[in-house]
Amino acid sequence: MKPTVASGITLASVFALIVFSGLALSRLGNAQTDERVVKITAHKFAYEPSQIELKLGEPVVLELTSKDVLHGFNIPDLGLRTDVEPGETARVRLVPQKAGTFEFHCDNFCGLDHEDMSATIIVK
Ligand SMILES: [Cu+2]
Repeated sequence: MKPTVASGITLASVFALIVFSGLALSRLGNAQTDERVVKITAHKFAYEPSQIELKLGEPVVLELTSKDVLHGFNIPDLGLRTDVEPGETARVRLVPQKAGTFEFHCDNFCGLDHEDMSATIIVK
């Protein structure tokens, strides 16, 4: 009887460990292995790359970093936005649902040519 109980507990612990480490990983918000990651760098007063091509229905994680000051990332057409702070990686997960060209722009004032800071996402 005892060995059975003991191994039952061990299995339960191992199971719990797997479940909780899985939760911890998803909490970090890191890209899953099946998701495409697109890195975008923001700096005064542009994004690199300035044109990003995505596939309709393909899950993607946009990883945004800033080379200088606080910028923003805003795609009004898709209802997505995030701050892009220097020294941090902002992640935006999306699954493109419609084809077309979508402009995104900086929505945190970052200097003289802030108004011109934009780029495009093309969904095919
Ligand atoms: Cu900016």
